[in-house]
Amino acid sequence: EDDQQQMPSRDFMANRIPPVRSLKPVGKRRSNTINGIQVDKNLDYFDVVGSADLSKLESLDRGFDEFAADDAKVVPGFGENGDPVLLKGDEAEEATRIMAKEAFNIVASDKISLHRVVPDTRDPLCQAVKYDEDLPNASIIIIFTNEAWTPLLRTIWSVLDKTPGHLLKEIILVDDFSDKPYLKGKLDRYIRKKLPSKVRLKRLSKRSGLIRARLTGARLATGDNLLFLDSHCECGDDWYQPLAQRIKDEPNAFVVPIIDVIDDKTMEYYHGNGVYFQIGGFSWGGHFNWVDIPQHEQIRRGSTIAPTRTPTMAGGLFAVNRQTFWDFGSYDEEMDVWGGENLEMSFRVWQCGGVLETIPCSRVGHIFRSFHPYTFPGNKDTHGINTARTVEVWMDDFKRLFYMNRPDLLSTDIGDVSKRLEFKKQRQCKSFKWYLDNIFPQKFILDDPDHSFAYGRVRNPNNHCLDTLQNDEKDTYDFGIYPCHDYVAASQFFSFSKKFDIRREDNCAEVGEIGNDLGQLPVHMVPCHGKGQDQEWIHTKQGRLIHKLTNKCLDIGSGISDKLFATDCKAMQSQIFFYDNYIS
Ligand code: LR7
Ligand code: MN
Repeated sequence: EDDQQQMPSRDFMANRIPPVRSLKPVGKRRSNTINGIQVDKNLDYFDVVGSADLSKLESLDRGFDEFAADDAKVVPGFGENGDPVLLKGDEAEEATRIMAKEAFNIVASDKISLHRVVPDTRDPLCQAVKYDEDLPNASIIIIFTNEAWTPLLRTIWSVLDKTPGHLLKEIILVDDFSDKPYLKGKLDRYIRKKLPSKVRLKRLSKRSGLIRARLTGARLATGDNLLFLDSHCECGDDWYQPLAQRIKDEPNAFVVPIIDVIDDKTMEYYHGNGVYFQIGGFSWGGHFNWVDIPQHEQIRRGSTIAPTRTPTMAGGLFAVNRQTFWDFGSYDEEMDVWGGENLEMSFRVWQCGGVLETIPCSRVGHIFRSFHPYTFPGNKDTHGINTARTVEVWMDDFKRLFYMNRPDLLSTDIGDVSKRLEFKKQRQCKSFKWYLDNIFPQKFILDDPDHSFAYGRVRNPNNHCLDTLQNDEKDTYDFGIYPCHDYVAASQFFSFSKKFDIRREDNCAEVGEIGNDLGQLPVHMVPCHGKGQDQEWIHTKQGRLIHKLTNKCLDIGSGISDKLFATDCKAMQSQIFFYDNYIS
């Protein structure tokens, strides 16, 4: 892992470089307070100050460049314009091995220039937009724990390369207690020798999790705006100006770029037509997801490149005026490691009078990984616990829909949320009902009289219930039947919607076209399209569920297997279903 260890000569040199902490700090001590929070503006607070006197170091290392070996790995042209890097033979095998540990293809990343050109993925209309000369500047906060070397450096360089110098106040790196050797001395030396003095590094003395790491960065920041990035990003052309312009025009705005996808296997930077993008939603199970821009918002925003309201944000990439960040309650400091803080901040911003928007002319790529290449101390489900903290503070009675998905969390210790509730009260933040009605009216509420005629378990007289059969998180799946639970569980919770769908949160029952010899047609759960047609059902007083287009009845057959199908309607118990609750 640490190539210092493979090269004795480099080790020899490294030992002769004075330890970082013994260098004299520069800058004067100066601190102030924002909302009772100590904000340390003092440069000597940082563990590494890029502007430190290098002459001492250089005379010691006599021209030896410990970074030359990294430079030599780069293959000119690889990955340029965002093209995929395709490896063959031994290298491909090595890459697969490394991916299983690091969650992305570091062999490919190492072959790509730290300054590669990525495609301009913006809406073509963006090119003509003019921004103010005097935009607010930014402190860019990049947090990381055990990040891979080239993705981290490429993130830093792409900020330096793509942000106008006068708008970049500083880059604050926060190392959340990494233990990879290359992130210690080698990174210190890279910052001193290769990066401009506005890049600074703060090391945390214990593993703090991404929420507290970001708070540390925010406390050290001195720029007009705070801008947070994950440690594996690449910025697009003119990415900062549209964010800064919007914050200048609307000081209570929390703004996010469109997040482009960088492939974890090939480092390909994907691009679409520039115009289509999605905004943030959430599932009642407490997960962030992507949703289409509803028609009312397309009309309100007026243009495809205007700020677009988003109910939630993904979490990792956003900008906000520094004072606004603190005024709006920064973060829940008691959230650990990873997960949940993104929905918490989203609900809070909207409910407390701010706006959360996607700014279409700002684009940043992010490497999406399929697992976390770092530890979760104590093996806690931090996403679940952090989300339970979120729903306790922000969701009012709607938290029932979360706990229906996560009954386990009702008996889990989630700590004390009284400080957050106190903040909510003091700021007189609005209710979750207000948020749903005004910011996310298209969000389906399974047990709401405006959305459903009936809800709950869908029970057949022989005590079998419709059941997702553990496919809850999937988009499209075959569902079926299972003995009814005697408690409320998300897997057996369905609505009969006002659009006549047999519906779960975002999935609706649809009848397949190709049946068997007995004329039985399969029934699938697929994303709801809300247009009736093949998803429309008739629910009779006698308990039938008749698929309108085919005129076939939902049937559990013998009830012995978990299969469910639609077939010719007959007077049979296997075709009788009642919901637990009928609203109207
Ligand atoms: O303990 C930790 N300490 C850290 O410093 C855990 C993580 N981190 C760092 C980590 O090195 C990385 O830079 O925090 C950053 C985010 O961690 P990731 O990259 O593992 O998270 P993610 O990209 O899988 O998850 C998304 O949701 C998270 C919820 O807690 C965070 O908000 C992430 O920032 C967020 N990422 C994005 O929004 C990018 C777009 C992804 C989407 C959708
Ligand atoms: Mn990430």
